[in-house]
Amino acid sequence: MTRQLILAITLIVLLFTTRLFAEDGYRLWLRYDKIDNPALLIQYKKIIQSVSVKGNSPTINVIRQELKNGLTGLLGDEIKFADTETASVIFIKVTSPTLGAEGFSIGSNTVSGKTTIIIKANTDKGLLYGCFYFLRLLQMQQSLDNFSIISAPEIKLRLLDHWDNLNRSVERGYAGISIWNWHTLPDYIDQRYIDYARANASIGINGTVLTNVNANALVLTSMYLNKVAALANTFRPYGIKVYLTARFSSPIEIGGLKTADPIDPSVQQWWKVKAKEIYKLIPDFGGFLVKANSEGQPGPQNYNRTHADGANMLADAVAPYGGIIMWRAFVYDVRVQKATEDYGADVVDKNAVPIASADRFKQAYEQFKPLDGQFRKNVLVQVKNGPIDFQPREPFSPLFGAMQQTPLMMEFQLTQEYLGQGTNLVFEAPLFKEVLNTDTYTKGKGSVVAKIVDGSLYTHDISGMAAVSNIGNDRNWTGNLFGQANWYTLGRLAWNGNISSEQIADEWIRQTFSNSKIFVDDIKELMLNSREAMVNYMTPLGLHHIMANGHHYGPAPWSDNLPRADWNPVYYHRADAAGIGFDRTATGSNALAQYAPEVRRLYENVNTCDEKFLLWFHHVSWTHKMRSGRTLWDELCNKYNDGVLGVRKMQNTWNKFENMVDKERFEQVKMLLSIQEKEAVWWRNACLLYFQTFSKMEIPTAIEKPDRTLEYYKSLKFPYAPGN
Ligand code: BDP
Repeated sequence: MTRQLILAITLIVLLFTTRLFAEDGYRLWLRYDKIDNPALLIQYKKIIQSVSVKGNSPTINVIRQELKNGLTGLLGDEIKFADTETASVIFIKVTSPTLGAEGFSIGSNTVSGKTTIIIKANTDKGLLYGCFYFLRLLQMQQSLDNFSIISAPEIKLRLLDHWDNLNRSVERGYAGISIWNWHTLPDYIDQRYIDYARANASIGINGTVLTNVNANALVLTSMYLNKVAALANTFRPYGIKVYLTARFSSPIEIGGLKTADPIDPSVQQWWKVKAKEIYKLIPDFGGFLVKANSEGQPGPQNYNRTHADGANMLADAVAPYGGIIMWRAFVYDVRVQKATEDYGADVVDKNAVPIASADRFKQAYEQFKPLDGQFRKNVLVQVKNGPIDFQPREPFSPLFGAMQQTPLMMEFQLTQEYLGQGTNLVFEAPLFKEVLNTDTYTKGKGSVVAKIVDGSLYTHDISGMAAVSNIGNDRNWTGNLFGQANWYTLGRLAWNGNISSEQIADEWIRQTFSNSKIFVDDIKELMLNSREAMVNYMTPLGLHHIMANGHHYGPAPWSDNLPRADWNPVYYHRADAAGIGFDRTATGSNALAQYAPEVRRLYENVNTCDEKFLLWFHHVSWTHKMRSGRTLWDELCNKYNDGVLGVRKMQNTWNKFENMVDKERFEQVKMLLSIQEKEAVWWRNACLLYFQTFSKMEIPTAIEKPDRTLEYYKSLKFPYAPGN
């Protein structure tokens, strides 16, 4: 062989291997790379010699396939399947009251030096979850010696809500276009659909709402339903049901009726026939998610009916098939019509209500609380975690604990609409846990939000947790690689509310990157601090909703020109010469009255209110003395600056690991962190310069001075910011 030929072959081989092994994040946390600890690998190989999975359902076949890929990858040798008598890893179906329909047990037993691992469940689906648990143990390099675990989900419906449109744009999506290719469905089944299902099953997610809450009735036409059925068929073996959003006016738009009035028999009949058609195609169709009478979406109030009337009509249509309705509580007070220059006089229509009672904080509660007890058994009211809208930090929605006769489903947002969108690294588990762990005191001490959501406090048969998806067709699914950790969080928290943010981060890092202790420890700390850093550089001390209009990208606390007063930042921060913040105590909107007295007491006194929520509940003087001894103004400046410093710290931590992360992912994260740093500086400078026009106080000397003017920040425009 000539030297040139050898060189050419070497080059080709190199090219191929780098192509094949380049890490682009597509494999998520299911990477199954060979165990890099030689001693452990030997142990694992000794124990896991062959696997037995009996039966032959679609789900059982999925389990076999996953074990084949997973174990072969992790151990480096082709895994053998054997029968129950000889195998060392055995999956068996049992009848056990403790395991339920989705739970599993897994344990190992060593007899005369031979270890056997047994995974048991009542159902194929339980075995599937057990299979993923087992693979996770290996990926996390855990010991297989004598352990025994029983695991069953606390929440029944564990769902992703896609805000995906039929034209493949994604509302508030920052990771490319929709992964649903409606044009090529139903005949073309993209490998992504299968990998999406695997990823969800691996963390226990058992449902997906395919379409945007700002709904398009077309998805309910027979052409689209056939496409939906193809996705449902693909997901079924993975234990995942599909759901759709139902546009309330569908009977008019695609049914040719004159009305969508829920009391009208022809409308009721239309939905019944539609449900029948859907269930014929998709026998395990999950049901509908509905956004009604909110932000321009039609709903029962168009006909002077209540949300309960609307929800119940749909509930009756799907009930014969076991379907459910998730009816959203994200609504506004229709009486607030127009903004004027003064937020205090924003209600100009003839049904005007004073601003105090029109506080957007209170609107969902005011409309839904009176309906408690009026919903059918198969309706869940889906409530966002906070009273406003997925802000960096919100107190819990007062509906939790207030509607005791209705199952309330939690709605979180994975996609980072208000949390730095696609560029910011923000690990959301601490945010979700903060809400779930908060005590509502509605049934005495210990009435935490988690117990309301899982149905245990007010005993409901159905329970649910959903989160708005952050998934798109970007190669790494979530645009920002660390967005994957938020997807992972949803599944793990919906399965087990007690699991800590630390544990979630730990699991995700080990599976996604590395088991190296120093790496895991440092990156875990980075992740756990990321949310607080973001709160600080965007909305410290209880500020909220001060982002730009429309696309919501970047700061615009000065914004005051939107048609509804309660869409404008100035409505929320209320900065003036006297101070800043929204008085929601009895002297203000009295939104605090929607909470139990114990919660109210925690927040109602400006001197004892948790400072994290200070400006959520109080209009506070610029010179108010904070617990640190500083004035409010100085504290605000310091918090904003801490946020920036927090991001710089994240950068330093990440940069330490250049040699431990593959080049592609290392560079991606590094570049995004550098954008995040610029954005944090932008938030800090723009907000401080603007608020300074009211406080008239100096920015403390220890803090970096803004290098641009307020006019500059106000002049920034982003007409093509994504997700809008
Ligand atoms: C807001 C989003 C908007 C959504 C709405 C909702 O800006 O795009 O349609 O929530 O949840 O946060 O319905």
